[in-house]
Amino acid sequence: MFERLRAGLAKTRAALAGGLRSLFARPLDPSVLQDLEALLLGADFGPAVAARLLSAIEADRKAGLVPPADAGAALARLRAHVGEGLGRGDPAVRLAPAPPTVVLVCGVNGVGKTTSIAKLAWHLREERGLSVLLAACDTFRAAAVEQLEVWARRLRVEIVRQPTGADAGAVAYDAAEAALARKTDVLVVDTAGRLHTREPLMAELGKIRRVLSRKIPGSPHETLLVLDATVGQNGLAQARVFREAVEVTGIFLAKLDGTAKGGIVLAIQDALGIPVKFVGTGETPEDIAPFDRERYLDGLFGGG
Ligand SMILES: Nc1nc2c(ncn2[C@@H]2O[C@H](COP(=O)(O)OP(=O)(O)O)[C@@H](O)[C@H]2O)c(=O)[nH]1
Ligand SMILES: [Mg+2]
Repeated sequence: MFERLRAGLAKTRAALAGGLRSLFARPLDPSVLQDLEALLLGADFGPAVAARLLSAIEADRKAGLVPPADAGAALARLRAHVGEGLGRGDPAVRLAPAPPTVVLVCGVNGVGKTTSIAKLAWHLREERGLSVLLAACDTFRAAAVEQLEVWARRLRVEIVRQPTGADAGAVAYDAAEAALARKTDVLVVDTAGRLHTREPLMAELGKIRRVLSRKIPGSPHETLLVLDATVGQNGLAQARVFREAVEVTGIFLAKLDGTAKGGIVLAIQDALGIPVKFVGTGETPEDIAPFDRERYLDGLFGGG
């Protein structure tokens, strides 16, 4: 399953690895550092991380750790510095001491939220052997309930739903009750796609959270924010807004396969301290990879 992570980084690797190798074949002078910065920004590490990586490499050069025009050494140092910036946390969904575990999923419309929920359901069942129940709490957007239902049928997982327009809190209540009654391992809760400009929707997210925690103490055990990797740094702004409404415990980074912006993983970790737990690497339920530090580094720089 980690192989999918490497595959999802193919575009980033194509843009980054070759460029770095020819760059580091030159002696490390200011022009090389400038080009390095451009490459890092192109891969969406963001200005803050790029600046830090640049000074780390410059310090390595001064310390004699990167001999002139030794591309291999320079690349290895850069890889180590990127690795240092990543958390060492376990990407696996944190399970409750006793079922059901509740995973709340939020994110702006169009980022890939519903598809990512289908992937999570597939992963939890097929790769972790857990029973899954879906809660269709996106009662706001037309056809959102139906879209989730189509996935539920295809994946043969159960779903609790009410018609579009129903109170999302009521659906959450029903779903929590059903998960308790059926002794489901994991309840995955879809929510309406929100924009920071829509105050009431952010309030509703808080309400869903309260309903869940009252019904199942300690829940939600995970709150995953889905971000679209193709929008790069703009995802950081979305994450900041959601973090104010709910305690985000992890990022599901969708559409990594469609972009060369794989550096965003480190940018998110650096700016927000929120780990990327899963990445989406395509449009089918199997296209999900738990985040793994070494595979990520292999995926960026080649090797592995
Ligand atoms: N290539 C690719 N496409 C994705 C991925 N995740 C979602 N999509 C596509 O993004 C579009 C929007 O997804 P959807 O789940 O409906 O987004 P939502 O509005 O946030 O629920 C759909 O066409 C999905 O197939 C991914 O990891 N890779
Ligand atoms: Mg959706």
